Amino acid sequence: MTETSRQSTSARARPVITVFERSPDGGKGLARDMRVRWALEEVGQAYDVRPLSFSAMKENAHRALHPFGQIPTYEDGALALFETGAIVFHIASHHEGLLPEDADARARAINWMFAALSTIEPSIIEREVVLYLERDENWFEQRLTLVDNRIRGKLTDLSRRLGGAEWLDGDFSAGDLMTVDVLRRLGGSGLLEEFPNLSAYVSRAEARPAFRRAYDAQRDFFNSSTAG
Ligand SMILES: N[C@@H](CCC(=O)N[C@@H](CS)C(=O)NCC(=O)O)C(=O)O
Repeated sequence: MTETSRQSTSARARPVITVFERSPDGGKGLARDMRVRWALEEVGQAYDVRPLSFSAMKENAHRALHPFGQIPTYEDGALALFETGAIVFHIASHHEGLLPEDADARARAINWMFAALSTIEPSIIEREVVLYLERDENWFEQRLTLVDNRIRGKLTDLSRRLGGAEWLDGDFSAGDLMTVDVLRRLGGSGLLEEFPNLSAYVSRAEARPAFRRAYDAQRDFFNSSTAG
């Protein structure tokens, strides 16, 4: 389903997403195009990717698509979007499979998308900032402990809500996709493992064929661009 062609063609019939030209994480599927690729795979929509160097991301041509000079963006015909929440919501709204038919269930799935991005993700990103930028500070350990405890608080609440359920609210939805993609950023921290039901939840989502295809496509893309 995935097409990672780097050639541009006129009159594209399928959406194009921008991605990092080179992998900052060694192809572990953490760059945020992963969640867009995953959503596209879940709904069976083929897509193309346009790789960008870090400097190209900050140029005006790209900023016309993404005001903050980041990836991913999503272009489909005349429509251009940035922000993965909006992109995944758009994909889920225009295809079957990621949002329930029932209006209330749909609203709750969207609710979980927002919770993932605005309640869970910020402290996880803060942890990355601490690790990347504050490691040499003499208060590094205290700050990391503080941020880790803040994350633990969110994970405790999420774990309690998930309980023994397979997914957050009925069938797998865009809410689960976004939540899992955010939780995956904790890989290697040991924090997720403190919550066995959340670990199992992430593993269950990662075992989905659509996730595997998206992950492999991103990794293969990085491998081929590194080789080239
Ligand atoms: N809130 C944005 C965050 C986008 C974002 O942080 N993208 C990262 C890659 S995962 C990026 O482009 N980083 C490079 C930079 O900010 O210069 C979204 O969810 O789309």
